[in-house]
Amino acid sequence: MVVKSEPAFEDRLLRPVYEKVLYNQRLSYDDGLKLFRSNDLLAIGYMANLVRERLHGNFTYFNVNRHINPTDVCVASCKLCAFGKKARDPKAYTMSLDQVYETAGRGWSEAVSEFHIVGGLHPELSLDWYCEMLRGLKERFPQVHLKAFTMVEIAYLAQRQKISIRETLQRLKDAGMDSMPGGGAEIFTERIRRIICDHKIDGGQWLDVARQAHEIGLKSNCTMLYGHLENEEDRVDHLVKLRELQDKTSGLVTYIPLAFHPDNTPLQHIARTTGFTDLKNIAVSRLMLDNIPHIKAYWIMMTPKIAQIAQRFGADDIDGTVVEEKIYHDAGATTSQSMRRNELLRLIRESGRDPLERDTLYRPVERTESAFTILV
Ligand code: V47
Repeated sequence: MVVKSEPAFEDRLLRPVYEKVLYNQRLSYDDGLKLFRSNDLLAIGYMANLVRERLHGNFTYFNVNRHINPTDVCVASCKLCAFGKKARDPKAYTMSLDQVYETAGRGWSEAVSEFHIVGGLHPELSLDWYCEMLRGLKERFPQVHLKAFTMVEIAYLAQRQKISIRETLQRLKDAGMDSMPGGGAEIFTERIRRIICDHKIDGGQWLDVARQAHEIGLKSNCTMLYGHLENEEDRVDHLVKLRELQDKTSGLVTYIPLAFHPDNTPLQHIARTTGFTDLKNIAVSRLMLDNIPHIKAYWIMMTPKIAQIAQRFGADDIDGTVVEEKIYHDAGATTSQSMRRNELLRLIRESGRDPLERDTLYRPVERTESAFTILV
C-alpha cells in the first residue's frame, strides 16, 4: 500500500489553501492575503513548486537577449525611478537611430534572439521615429524578436500624436513590434501609485492598453513592483487584476515580480527587500496567477543566487543574457549587467533543472556557435 505523505505545514491556516492547490482550484483574494501574511515560506514554496512542475516539469527557460534603452529622457518624475532624466540634465542621453543599430549589433557575438527595448517618455521623439527604429532593426536583424515599449510609453505616444491607443499599437506592430514587455504596471492601487509614480497612467489605463494590445494580436508580459509602500492587500489586488485581464484576453505570457531598488531615488530611505520577501513574491504569484503560463525570476533584480533558488519556489524562467541593463543599475543594483549563456546554463543545472533556451514566445531555440534556429 502506498502511503501518501502529507507535508508538515507550520502555518495551519495554509491547509485549506493546500487542498485547493491539490485539486487545481482557483485561489481567492483571501487565500492570497493568507499567503502573503504567512511566514511559512517552505509550505508556500512547496505548493508553488507543485504547480510549477505540473505546468513545466523540470524545465527552466532562459533566452539570449539584449536590452536597448534608446533614451533616458523622461517627462515623468517618478519617485521609484533612478533612470529617467530631464532633457536639460547634462547626464541625459538620447541615441540617434544609427546609435540604436550600433548598440543592437554589439550583442551579436552570442546571436541574440530578442531585443528588449524600453525608454523614458521623451517629449520630442515622434511615433514615426519609433516606427523607423523598429523597421531599421528588422532590416538589420530580421531574426530577432522585438519586445518593445511598456503600456506607459504607448499611452504617452498616443497622447502626443493625438491618435487612439489602438492606432498607436497597430502602427508600431506594422513597423515590427512583435510583443511587449511587462514594465510600468508598478502597483495598481491608486493610493500608492500616486506617490511612487504620480505622472504615469493609472492602473486601469495600464490594464486597458494591455487589453487593446492583446486584442490586436500582440502578446505581452506583466509585472508588479513590490517592496516600497505597498501592503499585502495592494499586492493581492494587483495579482487579481492581472488574473482578471488574462481571463478576458489570454495575452499575458510571463509575470515578473520586481523588487524595488531604492538607491538614487527620492525613496532611498526605504530598505531593500530581502531574499525571503523575494522568494515569497515568486511563490505567491505562481499560486495566484493560475492562468499566466510563466513566472520569471529576473536574475538582474533578485541576484543570480536568489533567482536560482526561485526555480524551486515557483519560477520557471530566469530571463536571459540581458547585456547592458540600465534601469536597475542606475538604482544601485550590484549584479553584473550581463551574463554569458554558459553561466545561465550552470545556474540552472545546479538547481537540478533542465535548461531550455526559448525565444520570447517560448518556442524552443536550437543553437550553434554563432546562429540559432527557432523550432516551431
Ligand atoms: O517598469 C524602475 C521597474 C521596470 C526601479 O517583460 C524599478 O520580460 C526597481 O519591466 N527599482 C522595468 N524597479 C523592468 C521591466 C522588465 C524587466 C525584465 C524583464 C521584463 C519583461 C520587464 O523596472 C519598470 C519599473 O517597474 N523599476 N525603477 C527601481 N528603482
